[in-house]
Amino acid sequence: MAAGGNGAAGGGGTDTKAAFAQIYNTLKEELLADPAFEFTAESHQWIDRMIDYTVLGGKCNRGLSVVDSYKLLKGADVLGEEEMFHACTLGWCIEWLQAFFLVLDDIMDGSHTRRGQPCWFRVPQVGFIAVNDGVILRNHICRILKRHFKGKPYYADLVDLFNEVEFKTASGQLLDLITTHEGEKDLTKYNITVHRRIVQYKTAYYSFYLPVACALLLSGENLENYGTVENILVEMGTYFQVQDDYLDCYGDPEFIGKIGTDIEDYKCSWLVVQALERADESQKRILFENYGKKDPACVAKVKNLYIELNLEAVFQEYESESYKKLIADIEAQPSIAVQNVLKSFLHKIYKRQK
Ligand code: GPP
Ligand code: MG
Ligand code: MG
Repeated sequence: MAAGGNGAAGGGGTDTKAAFAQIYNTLKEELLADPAFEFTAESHQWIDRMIDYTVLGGKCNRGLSVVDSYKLLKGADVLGEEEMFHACTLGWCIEWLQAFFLVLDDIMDGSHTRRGQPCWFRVPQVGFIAVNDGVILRNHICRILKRHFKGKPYYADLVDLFNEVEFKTASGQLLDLITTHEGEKDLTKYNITVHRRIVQYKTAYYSFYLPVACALLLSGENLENYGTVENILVEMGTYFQVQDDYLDCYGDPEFIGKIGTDIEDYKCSWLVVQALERADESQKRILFENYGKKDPACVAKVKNLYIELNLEAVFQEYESESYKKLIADIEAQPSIAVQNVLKSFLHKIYKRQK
């Protein structure tokens, strides 16, 4: 994956999922009756279809994590109706943010499918209108926050949180894009520092930190007191993306639902970084000659080299070391409720196969 399009840590029992799905309808209806705009029949229909197409169809793991985390922070299995509505609404704001990112990312990456259907911009009659739809999706988040949270003591922090996370993600996207720039392909630029910087910004903040930060704000907490929690979640998001890079090459396409293209796309994947660290001169030559080429024979040569370098074992070692380090950091947290939130996240992704 590449991170973005796919599921991050998730959860949510059947009841939570049903309530969460129900609240989507309410939010959509409200947006389609927004008094700030006089909808024509055509624009109403366009937005209705566009939201269904771009926001739905994923696993909603990020959104559901707001509800799960909030429950754990409160130590409650069941939430009151209003609390549930607010937690689900923030969850949907993250799903809207994800839709906005993916609509634009698919244009930038020239992708063809997303969540098992053509990318929104590939739909006949959409094309570059998708750029404006991305802007509208992004504005929907502000409209939802204003309608349901204005007047809450944490409203300003909430708006600031979404802005900060969006900025970080767009900055990570920039790093991701300029690294694979045609004409500037240079494997000697790839190392673990470059990889970490890309995935931390592109994936970890919005997929891992944002759901928990939303739950903390709902609980009346001040995010300034949660710097180490942020660090742990960014670490977990980095580990999640390393798994993703691994699955891009070693996952079963039937099972993970997509065919990996990191080698062809010249991605700064964790695997190529590990290969570069371990390769001798002749193996490096194989990488330099074959990485980033569409030709399946070139891709096969890179994959053979990964086998020769035993990268599967390198990954397994990384996975268990990351887990141990994360558990130790989590257990150093003073609050048991916060420990539970973080452990629940970690256990949802540890040794995941998709
Ligand atoms: C997806 O990464 C990218 C994002 C979620 C961030 C996009 C940010 C913007 C400001 C548009 P990817 O391209 O590696 O993932 P996928 O394989 O799912 O397309
Ligand atoms: Mg992409
Ligand atoms: Mg991308």
